[in-house]
Amino acid sequence: MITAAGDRDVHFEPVSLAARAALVLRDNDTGRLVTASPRLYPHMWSWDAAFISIGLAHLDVGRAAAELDTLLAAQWRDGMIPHIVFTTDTDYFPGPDRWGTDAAPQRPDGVRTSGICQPPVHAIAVRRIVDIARRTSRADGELAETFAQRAWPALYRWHRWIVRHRMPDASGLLAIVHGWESGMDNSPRWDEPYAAVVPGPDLPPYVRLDLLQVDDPGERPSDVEYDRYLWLIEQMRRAGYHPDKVVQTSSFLVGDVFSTAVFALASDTLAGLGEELGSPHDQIAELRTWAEKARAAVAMSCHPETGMARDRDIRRGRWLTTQTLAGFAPLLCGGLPADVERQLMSTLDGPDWTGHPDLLAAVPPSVSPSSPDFDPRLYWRGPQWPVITWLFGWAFEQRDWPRHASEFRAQGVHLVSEGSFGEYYEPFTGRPLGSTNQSWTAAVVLDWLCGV
Ligand code: 2M8
Repeated sequence: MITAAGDRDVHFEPVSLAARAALVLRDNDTGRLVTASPRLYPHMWSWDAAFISIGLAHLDVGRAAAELDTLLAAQWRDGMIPHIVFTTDTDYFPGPDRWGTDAAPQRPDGVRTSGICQPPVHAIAVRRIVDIARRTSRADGELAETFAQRAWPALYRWHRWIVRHRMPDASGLLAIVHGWESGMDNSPRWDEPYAAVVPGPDLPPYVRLDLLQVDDPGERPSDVEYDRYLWLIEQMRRAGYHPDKVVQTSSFLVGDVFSTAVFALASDTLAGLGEELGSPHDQIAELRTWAEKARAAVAMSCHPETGMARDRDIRRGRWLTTQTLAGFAPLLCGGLPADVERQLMSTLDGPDWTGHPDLLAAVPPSVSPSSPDFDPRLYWRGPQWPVITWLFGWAFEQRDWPRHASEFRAQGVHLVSEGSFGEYYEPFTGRPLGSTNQSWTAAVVLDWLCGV
């Protein structure tokens, strides 16, 4: 087991850092799946699994494919990929009983899952696995292509589920019914819509387990926030997890601009893979259309003065203006006029973001240090997340911005070089926070170090 360093005086060179990252993935591997982290998150998370599989591809392509096979085996019959696939570990709350998804008719047999989803990054992972494998050997390339053939129809159905059930209003944004669906749980992006979530007096009691696993409870969401998180689950249970009923009844319904950009990028990526694999033409054409519409929705959301993309509180018909890294969503998927896009990129490079003079590493914090909402230690309210840096870096490569991609890679490696694979990092000191030995951090570090 890798012990946490957490000490900025310690610095691992690339080869030993990569070896440590590989050990984290091995230690967190239950055989069937790699848990998101050893103690705080002892299950499989949907978007974590995608990033983890990219790291695994550098070690064993078959194991990388098996990771996504495990996730896809938990896909609901209607196409939704659930946000958690549970192991038998009981140290995480809310577990499967609290979710109550066993009663949902669309859930798959033989596996227990949560009842919501996460950003659709999976096609990006399959693309990356194929690219890594082709470079490794002909045999690995063929293995990855066979896997991609098998995964493609499931991913197409996943994207179709999003279009059918999660694009409910004229904004065209991908709507989420819980902040957890964004993956950025307590981001200030959701403060306003969460303020309108009023837990009922019949919210069943519960005990949080996450606070036992971190050094400082101040790195995790508050109890008031957890009450709201649990209340939304209660509402979904009562709607029987019927996707349209959930969208009609949830007191939280927000167009998530970051997930929409990921959806556009991933739909194009899946279409491109489909062209290589000989997938059905009509489905590839649908994916291209969905990508185009999602890109347009992201572009339409941009604030006329700052140029930053905005989420939309669909329940209240209001744009949400907070300075978080989701504002840079158009850089992931394109769709802006060239001059506006250049302006957005220079905002990202500028002193409110990666060019902030006090940052240890020039990668985007989750919230601008100049924003009143910024908290350097609190989860999605300020810390830097290596996995998000990876995602932007990968997108920048696709968009043919190699300088930005390689800067993000170098700075990302600098951030994590103390070797404890933090879940997130304090931007000024580079102190790892939340969990250590976090699998997706180890995975993206492996890709940064072995992937070029
Ligand atoms: C965090 O979310 C979970 C709930 O889904 C939690 O706090 O219990 C988020 O950072 C999320 O994006 C991530 O997928 C998950 C596991 O790493 O942890």
